[in-house]
Amino acid sequence: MKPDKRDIEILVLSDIHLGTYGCHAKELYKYLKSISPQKVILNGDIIDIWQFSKRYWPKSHMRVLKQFIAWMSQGIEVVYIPGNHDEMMRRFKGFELGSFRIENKLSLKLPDGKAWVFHGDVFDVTMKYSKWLAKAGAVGYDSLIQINRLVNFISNRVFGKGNLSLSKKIKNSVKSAVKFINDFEETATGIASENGYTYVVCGHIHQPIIRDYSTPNGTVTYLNSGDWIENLTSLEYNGGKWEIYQYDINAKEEEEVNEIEVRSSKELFDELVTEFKLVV
Ligand SMILES: [Mn+2]
Repeated sequence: MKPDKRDIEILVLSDIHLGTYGCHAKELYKYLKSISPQKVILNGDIIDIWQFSKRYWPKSHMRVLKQFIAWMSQGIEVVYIPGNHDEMMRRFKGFELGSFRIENKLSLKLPDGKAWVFHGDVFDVTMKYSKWLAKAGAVGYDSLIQINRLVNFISNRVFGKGNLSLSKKIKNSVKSAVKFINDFEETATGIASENGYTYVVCGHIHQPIIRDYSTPNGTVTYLNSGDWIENLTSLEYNGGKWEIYQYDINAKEEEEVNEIEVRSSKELFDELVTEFKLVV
């Protein structure tokens, strides 16, 4: 590793939304080039496949993906946890290639307890029931995904309303936003606590935070890695401590021509496969 790069034991990134206009890929790339992580967790909504039909794919977005692939080629562990915007990746859970793998959720053993890492969209439709689900302790994460899918299926097919989304609710009003964020955090910590976790690490709601919750089973710390649309944040774990990294948005950027490549998802896929072949 180059000595000028900052060492990080575990890096958690989520909600990058590559392929959308809002994504700050250039800033993210600059950040990625400045660090040297031992383990990388991509916690959902990394490539926005929902938006992909809009065919917005600047070079800076490809550079971010290539950096992840470069890390894999160096043997750095990279775990991809799909979110709701890249949900089709969920069917590949269990996929492994060198130091890269795809999982729905991750359980990390840290010196002071276990950390449970998942994107968090399962709570969008299960939140109302989550308190007793958490209490019952009988319903696991995978069941929550099934419930979420069923409810979205009914919402789509029967009522034609599209997927239920927490983020839309959040944008509606500040008052309800606070309530939903609190509900989200309480739901996550409640279920984590029931399952013996010390940390619960989510993304999805684009609200970077580290907050301790008292539960009947002791303190559970809720962490959210934020996003690369508005907050430009990540979670870094080092020497037994979690911290939120915040990109300095006011840092002067050199003007750069933002070359946009119009390409189909097949072309993109082919290019990534080629990159992969170089790695393996
Ligand atoms: Mn999401």
